[in-house]
Amino acid sequence: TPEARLDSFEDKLAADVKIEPRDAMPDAYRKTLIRQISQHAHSEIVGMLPEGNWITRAPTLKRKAILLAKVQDEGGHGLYLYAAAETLGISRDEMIDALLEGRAKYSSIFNYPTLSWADIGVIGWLVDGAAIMNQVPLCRCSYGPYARAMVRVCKEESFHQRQGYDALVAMMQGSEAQRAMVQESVNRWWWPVLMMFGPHDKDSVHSETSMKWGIKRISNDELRQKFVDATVPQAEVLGITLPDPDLKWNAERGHYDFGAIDWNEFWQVVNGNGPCNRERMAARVKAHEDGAWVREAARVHAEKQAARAAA
Ligand code: FAQ
Repeated sequence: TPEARLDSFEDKLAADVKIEPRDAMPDAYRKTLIRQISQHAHSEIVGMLPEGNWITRAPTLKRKAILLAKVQDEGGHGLYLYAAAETLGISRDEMIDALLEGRAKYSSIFNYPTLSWADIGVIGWLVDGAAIMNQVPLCRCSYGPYARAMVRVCKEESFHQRQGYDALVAMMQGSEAQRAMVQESVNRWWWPVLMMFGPHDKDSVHSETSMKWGIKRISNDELRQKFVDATVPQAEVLGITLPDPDLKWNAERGHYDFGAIDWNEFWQVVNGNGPCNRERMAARVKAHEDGAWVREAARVHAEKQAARAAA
């Protein structure tokens, strides 16, 4: 096959042939993938917390079942992504230690609190909406295991996004108080969601190499613009106002213009000083400690099985 003749990393990249775990790859490529995939995995796991907060208080049995399934999906995505990162030669223990010791990042968005039931709908609509915008191009990422993981993850995220929008439509057709609750929630989440796409391209330290290596296919700013363009009409259908006085259609550009992002807030949150950073980390550390007996039992069981197999 033509693929068999593509020996070098560069040849494969140029021919758009996926890089697989056993293939030769530059050390920096391996490192940046471990960084991005593990941070992505951590985001899914920490991302279970804000929504998990509402499982016991969902307004109906149906909404509770849906929310449980969504949060479980996020746990599944996290495990799936840890497995993809492990193919690059790092262990799950090392990645989890990095998270629990505060050495690894996770998405800024999960450091904001969920204060009302409307937040659950808004997370589905906007946070999952932004996640899909960012992850669909990752299905074409040059690293095979990550690209393939993204295909399934994106399908599930699409369902998450629609369930969020559906919950908001129900609330917007309800009482005046419900509509006000949705608007208040959108006001709090809009700007942090725009920050999910990362710093402006000119300030994005990894973009140039990640683009060259086919890890990133579309830049932070371009994805943010695509997200705004897709979301404004959805907000109109919903009947809510996006909290940005500078948001307006620019016919010349064929895009919506929008206001300036508060990058100081972004870096504060990324560096551990957001509204819920400490609470999120404490919850993960506690879960890890509470689960110690399960890991220990699994280890002893595996030892017994191995001893039996050897006997
Ligand atoms: N938060 O040079 P760049 C989800 C960091 S969706 C925190 O532009 P890069 C689904 C960045 O790591 C959310 N840190 O970096 C869900 C770097 O620091 P480092 C997760 C951020 O990698 C929905 C520095 O700033 N999605 O979980 C953020 O080229 C609902 C410089 O930035 C992914 O992780 C941020 N927002 O581009 C779950 C997608 N932005 O590493 C539950 C995969 C930037 O040098 C409920 N990741 N930083 O210490 C990516 O696509 C990329 O890594 C970007 C950043 C686009 C996030």
